[in-house]
Amino acid sequence: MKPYQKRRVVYASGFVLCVFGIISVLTDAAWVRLVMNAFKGGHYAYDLNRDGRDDYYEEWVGLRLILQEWDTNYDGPVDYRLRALGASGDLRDENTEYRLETDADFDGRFEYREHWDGNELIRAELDAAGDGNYQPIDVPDLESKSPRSADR
Ligand SMILES: [Ca+2]
Ligand SMILES: [Ca+2]
Ligand SMILES: [Ca+2]
Repeated sequence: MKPYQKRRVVYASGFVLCVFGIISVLTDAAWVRLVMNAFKGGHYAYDLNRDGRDDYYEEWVGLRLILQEWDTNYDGPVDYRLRALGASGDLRDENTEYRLETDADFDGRFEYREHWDGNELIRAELDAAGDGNYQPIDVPDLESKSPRSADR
């Protein structure tokens, strides 16, 4: 290959990469998600603490993120669950309803849950007896921010 041909290849590759990057930004990289979904069926599991066991899980339907599960203390059972409810059904959507469930004492059983409408907390419930019956409770801090805005 002659030097000017090599240059052409380099320029062409650079151009393709630039176009690729620009399209990614313009489309919010949505197509990446769709391509990944095609391979993974919308189910994504991650091993955040790198102990060889998956501890964070996401479920997507198309471009909608509908479920997040997290084993926050890395002992195996999931203790944090965020599930999209309602029409929009996208956890990233400010207007969607969703339910947060937590297993705060890490005994493998969820006992606390919150129902959110967008950024508004509708109700909080506690299953104090552990029999599956949730009782409404007062939320000490109604100003607490939506769990979706928390960094992870
Ligand atoms: Ca892990
Ligand atoms: Ca756990
Ligand atoms: Ca528990």
